[in-house]
Amino acid sequence: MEKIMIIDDSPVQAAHLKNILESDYQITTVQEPQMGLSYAREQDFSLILLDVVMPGMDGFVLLKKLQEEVATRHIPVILITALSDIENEQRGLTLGAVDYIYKPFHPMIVKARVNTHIKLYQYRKQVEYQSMTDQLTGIANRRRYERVSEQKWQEAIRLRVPFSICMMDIDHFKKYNDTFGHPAGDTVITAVSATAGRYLRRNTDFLARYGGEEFVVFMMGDSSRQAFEQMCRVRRAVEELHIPHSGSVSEWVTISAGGTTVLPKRGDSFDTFLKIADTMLYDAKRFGRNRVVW
Ligand code: GH3
Ligand code: MG
Ligand code: MG
Ligand code: MG
Repeated sequence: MEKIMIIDDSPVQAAHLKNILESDYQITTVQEPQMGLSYAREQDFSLILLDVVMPGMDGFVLLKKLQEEVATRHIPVILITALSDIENEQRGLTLGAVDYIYKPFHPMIVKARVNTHIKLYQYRKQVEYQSMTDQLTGIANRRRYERVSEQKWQEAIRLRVPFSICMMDIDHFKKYNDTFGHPAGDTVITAVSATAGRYLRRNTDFLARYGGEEFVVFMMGDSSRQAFEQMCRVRRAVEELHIPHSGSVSEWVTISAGGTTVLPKRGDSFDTFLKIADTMLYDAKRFGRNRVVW
């Protein structure tokens, strides 16, 4: 059920709105604007119904704060207010409200508009998710990788923790396609992706399909040795899938991986770091494939 927050200093108004919507949505009502702001940051709301005239912080100021913060700017806001004049309506819409409803309102109209904005929000989320996900494997795609790499890099700098990056590439994959066909090759890409995913830890690691049959992994907080060993486990697990590939270096499908670990400082370049991983991957290939070089 989608979550909606109602922010209104009047308990009667808030209860009235809640009454209209609670059969279809999970409703949180808040009377304190400041508390509404912290809830918006922490919880996963699909819509906020915001009163304008409130003591302390008015709805326009709160809307502006919501729009300014990365954590909350994606949440659609409908202003519901007794300020039923063009100037205020224009101000609210210009600040970024998706809709503006006058009090007293008609329950059916509120419900219809809420339903529409919830649908638009769901659609937007779905499109965003799809644009960040690789269709074949279901893992993060290149676009998501680019966004996450920047975030993780900055996070590692801020928290002063080691950051590891590893590039992985399937060995002699052209030959695999030539022998077994492209659809069978796709199945291998999916299997390698799923295997790597199983061996990586949900909270500290990140896996993306970098392109073709290449993957990229980030690990936060691990020492160089730990990150290297983590990838050695992935390499072994892929070989132990025992997917036949006699044209490769072992009789099974294998991967080569190249990685590096740094303690990044402000001003360090992520691209330089990525290039090192690329060089390590190149070495892994050059030294005979089916190995991890760090
Ligand atoms: P190497 O061991 O040096 O990596 O040899 P390789 O043949 O794997 O060389 P390379 O990594 O350059 O080859 C990538 C090949 O992967 C080219 C292409 O045929 C195949 N490939 C790339 N993307 C896909 C895909 O989405 N599906 C399938 N089936 N094959 C793909
Ligand atoms: Mg009020
Ligand atoms: Mg390859
Ligand atoms: Mg490749």
